[in-house]
Amino acid sequence: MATSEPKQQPWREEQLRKYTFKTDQIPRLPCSDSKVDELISLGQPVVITDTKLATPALKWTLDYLQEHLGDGDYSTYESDSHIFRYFDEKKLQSHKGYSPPMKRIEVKFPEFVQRVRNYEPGDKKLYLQQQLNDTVGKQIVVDFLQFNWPWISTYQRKNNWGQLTSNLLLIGMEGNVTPCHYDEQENLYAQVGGYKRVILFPPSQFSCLYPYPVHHPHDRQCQVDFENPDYERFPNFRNAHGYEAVLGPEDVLYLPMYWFHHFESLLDGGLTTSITFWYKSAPTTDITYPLKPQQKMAMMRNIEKMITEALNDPEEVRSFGPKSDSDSWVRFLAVVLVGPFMKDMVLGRYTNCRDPVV
Ligand SMILES: O=C(O)CCC(=O)C(=O)O
Repeated sequence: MATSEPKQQPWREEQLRKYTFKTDQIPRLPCSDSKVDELISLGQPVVITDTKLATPALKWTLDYLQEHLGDGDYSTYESDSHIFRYFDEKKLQSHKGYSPPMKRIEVKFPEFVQRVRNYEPGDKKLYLQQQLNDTVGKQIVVDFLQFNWPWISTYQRKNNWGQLTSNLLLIGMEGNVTPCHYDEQENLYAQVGGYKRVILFPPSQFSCLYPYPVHHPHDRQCQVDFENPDYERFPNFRNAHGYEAVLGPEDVLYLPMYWFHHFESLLDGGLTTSITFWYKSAPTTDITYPLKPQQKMAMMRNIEKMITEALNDPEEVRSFGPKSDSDSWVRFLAVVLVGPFMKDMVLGRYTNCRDPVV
């Protein structure tokens, strides 16, 4: 009887960075499998194969893109290290004295190509992250129109997602890392060139991952350095448990809203190219209890935003947080945000509540 050879994995374990936490595998299923529908409707991640979502982009090599992208400016991040931690430029203004660890520059595509091709150790690393827009040339528009829109629109409809908000084109150098963070939109993430590892954590792991305060420029980003975790500051990180997969060309990851995610272009694996398909989430209709962890995350964001806005001075808020205290955020809440109002409401009343003895 003929036995089929097991398919050889096109990457090596040594190409993955090493971390301290445990992970399980994200399910990997062909798009014809009905379990895909089920997982997406439950808001669970899945790697979907055979979708042909972005097949026309498989030919988007640097040479092809250079010929066809047009002469628009391309948002590119420069970093001294392999870490590309996103920051919100608007929040930098109220965070004087903080300089982000990477810099956004606008470059023409040929300049990006030239710098990537001539990269030498010690040079700044680059990560192009540009929304596909109407400055792209005609051939890129033709490719884009041939994406598998019928397939993706079916999922948009079935799950009642809102509009497609953007498609980000990401071209990263080998070893680049986008550290752990969460987004507020649904994402179908198409890998088109090279191999990328993704590590996900569900919203229920919020307390293990310590995202920055909402007013901080690194809002939505985890504070824990995965490569060198500080367990004194972040003791619950010991309980972090992720899900992971390596994405190759033609794979599509369903990355549910509010799931924490970390991406890394494999070490020694060449350039990677990916395209995001971000959708607004479904409108909330009926609220059912208990609330889901992602609903609690949304509530926490709103409360934090409300209080920060009411205080009207993020500097004042920040200055209350001791610099390296393990429970600085709790103290910060207790001292500033919780304040007399919340203390009167909670302390003693909820912390020491017992039924009267009859
Ligand atoms: O691919 C990456 O490096 C980052 C992608 C990401 O964070 C996202 O799609 O939300």
